[in-house]
Amino acid sequence: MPAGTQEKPRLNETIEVNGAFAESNDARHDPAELRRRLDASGYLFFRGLVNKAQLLELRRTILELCREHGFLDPQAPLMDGIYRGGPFPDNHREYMPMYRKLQATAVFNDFSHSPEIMALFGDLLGGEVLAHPRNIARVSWPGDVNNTTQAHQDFHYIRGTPETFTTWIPCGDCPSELGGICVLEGSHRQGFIKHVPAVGAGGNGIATRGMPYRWLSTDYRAGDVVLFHSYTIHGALPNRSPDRIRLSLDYRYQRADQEVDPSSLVPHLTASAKR
Ligand SMILES: O=C(O)CCC(=O)C(=O)O
Repeated sequence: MPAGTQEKPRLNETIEVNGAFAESNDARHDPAELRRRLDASGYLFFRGLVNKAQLLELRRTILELCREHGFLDPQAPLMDGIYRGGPFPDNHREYMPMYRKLQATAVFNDFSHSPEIMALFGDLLGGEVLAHPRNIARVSWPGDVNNTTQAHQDFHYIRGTPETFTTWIPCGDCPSELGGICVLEGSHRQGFIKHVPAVGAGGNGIATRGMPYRWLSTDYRAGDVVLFHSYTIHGALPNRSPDRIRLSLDYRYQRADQEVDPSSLVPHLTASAKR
């Protein structure tokens, strides 16, 4: 930062979880009931929805790239994702070169079209489903607590139809020590809220203290999926592990016949799709 300039304050709140997600596996083949729950709570959570073997293959691909770019302890088992690196963020000049390689892999892009997810959205949306190609993978570094994703609504970034839904998928087991996503139950009912500058992914957020909703989360296992409306406020818990990185995936879906913003149709973190 040039001398004499002051960094603007950025939102940096820690989420206090108040409860656990309700599981919706029991209603998977009852679209009307799923829609009712989604409308009431702003989210749906499923245990073991996606193919675990394919998910772990994707985890392996990401971790191999992390190892190639110097982020992993080469002595530790690859699939444990044990971090080796210096302070943040200087150590991460290798991040974008690594991420560009990941974005070019079939395994990362194909996973957004997993048959279980496409079928679920077919049932929920009742029309042809558009899977946004702006696929997102996130690496959350152990101890990097001051870059934890703040509470926000994905509509701030996605635009187009508000009837767009994000799936957040932990790419491996994700106990609460590793953080993971939390959802503010029922918060989609407030509509879109103005965002302010914030730390963490995306760089924008919403102060949620005092809002009359519960923060929900869980100890995620590989294969679990949480999905939520583009107005649903959500954020992450910090990765408090001493040495393990957290990997997660964000894929987004809407009806193909509804408005889509062009920035949702280009790869993540390119000039016209920053997030
Ligand atoms: O995984 C994270 O840290 C947050 C992901 C998220 O909230 C998002 O992509 O909208």
